[in-house]
Amino acid sequence: MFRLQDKDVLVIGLALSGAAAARLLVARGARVTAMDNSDTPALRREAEALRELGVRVELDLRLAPAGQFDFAVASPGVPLDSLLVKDLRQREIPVISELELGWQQAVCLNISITGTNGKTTTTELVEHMLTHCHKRTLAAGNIGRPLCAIADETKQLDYLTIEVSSFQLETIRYFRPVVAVLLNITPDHLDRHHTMAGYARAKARIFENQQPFDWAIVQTEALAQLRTLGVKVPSKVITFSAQNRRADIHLDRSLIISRIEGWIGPLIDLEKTHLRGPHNAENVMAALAVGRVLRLPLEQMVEAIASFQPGAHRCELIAEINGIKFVNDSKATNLDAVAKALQTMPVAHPGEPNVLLVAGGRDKGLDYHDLGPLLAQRVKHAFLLGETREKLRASWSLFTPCTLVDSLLEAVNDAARTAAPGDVVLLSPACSSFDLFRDYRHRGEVFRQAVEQLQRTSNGGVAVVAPTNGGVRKSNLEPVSQ
Ligand code: UMA
Repeated sequence: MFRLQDKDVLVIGLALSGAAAARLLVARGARVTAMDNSDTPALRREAEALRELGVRVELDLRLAPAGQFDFAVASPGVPLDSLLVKDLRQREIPVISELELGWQQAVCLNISITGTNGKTTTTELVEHMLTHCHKRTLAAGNIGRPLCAIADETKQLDYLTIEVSSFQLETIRYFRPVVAVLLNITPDHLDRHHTMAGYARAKARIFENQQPFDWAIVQTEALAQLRTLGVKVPSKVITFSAQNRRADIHLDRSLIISRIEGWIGPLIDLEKTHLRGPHNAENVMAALAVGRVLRLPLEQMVEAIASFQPGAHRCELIAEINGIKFVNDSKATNLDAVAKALQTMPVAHPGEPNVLLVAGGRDKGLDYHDLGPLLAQRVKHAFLLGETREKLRASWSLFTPCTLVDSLLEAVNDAARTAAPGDVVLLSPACSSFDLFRDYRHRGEVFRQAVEQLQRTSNGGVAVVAPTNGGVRKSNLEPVSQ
């Protein structure tokens, strides 16, 4: 265990991660200064609570306070090219991520899952599978529960199941998963990492401290990307792919098949699960491979996967009103995720676009033209909101009619007016939510409320409403057969 007693530590950012880091540091006897570059009522409340614990708190501060710190803990949202971090590095103050600090203070093994898309689903799936197989685990990390907040609980656990983002990996030092999963790498967060190579290298750090006896579970295509960059994976590798039959675990129609020695043959039929689409097949492959290396019985893993219900905000059917489906995919914050959603939406008449797409938000530096051909094929009309709306219109209007809107409510109402029976109104934003909403969950809830309002005002609509608590959902959309 890394000792924190009497260390002078600076915590940067005071939302979920920073607040948890500050509390853990205080509990371990460190002298803590915490800072945030904003000043909001919520931050002031947090600042008050932390001051009562003896933390020195500074709000609305751009540069670190003077004085020497043993190290600084950065929240994931703090970019490394900020003046603040550059200044700390010039002052030779090491900067680590909240993930690194939480990991250093945790006392159980961890399974860590990263990738552009599917990390939350796979983390939930692995947590569900481990629990079903009587292993004690908790899902933490980017999923919304900072590691620092649960470091003390790790005494009671067999494994931590951690969702890990590229932001958190950028400032790890010794962080080491015994099982590291890389699901895929497609363009995302280029506003922060600038290049795909930079983004992929940040993701690859999940393997950096692994030992030869640890495990890396990697999508075949992602592994090829890492090899092109000269990244070496030091641990034992299991590959999986929905597209490549030479992977150790691959897809044959709806069957997931293993070629791993001692585990050869079909593992599970996806038709017997609530998960649809090749992207979900890969999430299941990764979870099965995790179970394999942890020696979980296949029969119990299959039971667990079959009973797993994917969470809210991922192609979640909210309601069907007068033959129009309303689908919340607020978690789709990059183009690959939107493409997967469009490919999964039901087709009304082959060859005719039937999706009313609601998109837009904060730009992540992506090239939105890339979605063009699929838009032309699937999208009848796009309703664009948020900071990126003009940029999206410039990229997409060649492929589908585009309308700019001022709010999500307006987008839902306009889309509903434009839709015909058999159409789908799909919120799949391709952008982050931070321009107009607290986070993607908040955006999804606002969409749900807009649909519910529409439902109340529509006469004689046949409604199938999913629960509003963001929990288990009633229905998943079936994939398009292509
Ligand atoms: N801040 C500064 N200086 C800066 C930047 C931000 O002081 O230069 C302050 C902000 O004013 C704010 C705080 O830092 O008060 C925000 O910190 P944060 O953005 O790291 O937010 P947290 O609440 O700590 O949430 C973070 C993750 N957020 C990001 O990575 C942007 C959450 O992932 C994660 O659930 C949480 O830690 C717990 O681990 C969200 C996310 O969007 C869901 N992740 C991205 C993704 O999944 O694509 C990576």
